[in-house]
Amino acid sequence: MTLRDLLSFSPEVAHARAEGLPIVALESTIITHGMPFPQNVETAKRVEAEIRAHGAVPATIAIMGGRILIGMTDGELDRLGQADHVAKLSRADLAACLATGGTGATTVAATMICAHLAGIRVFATGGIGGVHRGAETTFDISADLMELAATPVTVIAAGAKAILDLPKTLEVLETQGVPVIAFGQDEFPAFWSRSSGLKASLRMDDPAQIAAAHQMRARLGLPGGQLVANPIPVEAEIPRDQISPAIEAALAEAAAQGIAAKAVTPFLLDRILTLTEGRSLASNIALVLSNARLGAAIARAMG
Ligand code: PSU
Ligand code: MN
Repeated sequence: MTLRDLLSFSPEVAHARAEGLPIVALESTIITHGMPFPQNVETAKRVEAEIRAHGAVPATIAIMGGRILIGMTDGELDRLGQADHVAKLSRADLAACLATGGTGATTVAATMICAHLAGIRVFATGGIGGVHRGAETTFDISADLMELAATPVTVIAAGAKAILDLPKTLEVLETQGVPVIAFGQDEFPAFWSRSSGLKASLRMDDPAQIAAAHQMRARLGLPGGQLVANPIPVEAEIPRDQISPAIEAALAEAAAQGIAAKAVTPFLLDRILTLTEGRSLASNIALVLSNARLGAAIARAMG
């Protein structure tokens, strides 16, 4: 089976490729493990619509029936969003899932790999994985960070959640040579909060600068992508002191229950959602929409 046979383009994405239109990739783990049904599917469709409204074509990526879907129909989104026990696929899991004809949702790392195979350079999501708190004993560091160092895709996220150790996350990104570009401010944003108290290594205020930096990296022959950290819109922000109790409680529950490995991030996301009685979900949706708009602008600027 050739790569062509493995990639299954939706009609919309196939048309965009033929016409040379800007395309923005979207991940599917946020649908299966990041938000509850039905908001997950509603949000996935709204995010796609937002990208279209801003002059680009959305390509939601997932694995179904042993093929890499690049762009999904509404029916496929409905099925994935309601399915039970969908596998969460990172770099380590992708080939095995495809080889066995399986179905799975792609994380940031796996979505970057698939986007690159499909020639897509821009990918918008909510938050990336990072270095977990206590990593000095657990060694739990998301494969997303190493993927950013290896695969030439520009990823737009609202920073990383404070369930993670943000200073260590930034240190690993720096060590791995990943440009961390805060958009429109100096600080690295912390997902629900615009502020983290930490400075990003780079700041840009114009999507065209971000596109130019991506292209320059390719010209230099440097592998890897860029992380664009787009602060949550002011009106959707949850101040740090209000979200912190939910984060601390979720972390304590995870430790008490011995949650480990791939289960950690989904467990924490689910608990925080419940503990904030849905307030975190409304903010999460607002920031993904905002990242989709910025992703469309960067994809348009790539030309
Ligand atoms: N962080 C979020 N929302 C998410 C995820 C992370 O705020 O949905 C998902 C993404 O798919 C990310 C993955 O790539 O979790 C990271 O998982 P892990 O920490 O196991 O690498
Ligand atoms: Mn992990």
